[in-house]
Amino acid sequence: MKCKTCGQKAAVNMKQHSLALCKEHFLEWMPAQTARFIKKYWMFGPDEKILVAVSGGKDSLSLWDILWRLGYQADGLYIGLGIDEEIRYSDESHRLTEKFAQERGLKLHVVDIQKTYGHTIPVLAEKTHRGQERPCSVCGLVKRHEMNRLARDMGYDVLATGHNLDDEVAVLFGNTLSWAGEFLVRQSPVLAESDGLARKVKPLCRFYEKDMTAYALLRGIEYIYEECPFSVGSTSIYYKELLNKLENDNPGAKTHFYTRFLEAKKNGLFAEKEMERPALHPCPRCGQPTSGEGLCSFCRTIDKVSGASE
Ligand code: Q46
Ligand code: ZN
Ligand code: ZN
Repeated sequence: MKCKTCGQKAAVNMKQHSLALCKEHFLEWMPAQTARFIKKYWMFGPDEKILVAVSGGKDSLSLWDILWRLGYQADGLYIGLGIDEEIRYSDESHRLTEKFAQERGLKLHVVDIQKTYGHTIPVLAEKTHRGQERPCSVCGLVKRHEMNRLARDMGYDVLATGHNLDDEVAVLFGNTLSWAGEFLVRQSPVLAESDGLARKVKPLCRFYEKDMTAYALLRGIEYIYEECPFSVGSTSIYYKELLNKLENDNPGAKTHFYTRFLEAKKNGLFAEKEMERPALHPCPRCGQPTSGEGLCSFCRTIDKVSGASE
């Protein structure tokens, strides 16, 4: 297989685009494509301040690397979850994130959930009885709350996450299977800012996971290879496997599923659903928007743990 640009030996073969590239041209192509998607989906402009949520994994570190190479003002945010039981997942991902930032002279903000709220994520989940199988629902709630709080408090214009196309199609597939309209309507490369909520963007949403791995390896980015131990056996991993089988037989199937969904949405597929959005109110304690009366679910979770609402 030869590079389409220079004819040298190809390092990466992207069947979905009928495109093979050598290392040098692949490493040029990725930021160029990212810049194209940032413009296409109106994610942010050249003068906006970006906060990149980094987990120490290949996607978020590669995203930060790409934004840095493109010349954006992008700082990092690492959230220490305290998941260090079976493997030192949080410790190791924190170490690699710090190393990445130092090597490039980038600014990294670190929040430790245990130091801030008194407990690690697994303990918060256990205490609130929300983590019978895995602590993911509490973890997601806390991460969303902290990312939004810090982006707003520190004056960032936009919060960027490293979701790739495989992540997006797995979510889309799950929501389509159950026709979860309220979730489908919100799935997008960009979620505009609204009262109390930072703008959220996913600049890697059009890249396959395997190409993100190739990017991280070819750039020499040291990232945590292990997945979070609680992701083992999750539905999203099962959906990713199913979608990869489909992709194997039909190169481009994952891209089509996602881009046609975005087109259908743009053409008004969920127009009615968009009108039904519940009114949001600021939480009386933390000020973040919530659909119910009273405290938001993050503040209620923290109260439950501290015994305030027992
Ligand atoms: S939600 Fe669940 Fe992830 Fe949190 S506990 Fe691990 S797998 S890190 S994306
Ligand atoms: Zn080449
Ligand atoms: Zn609150």
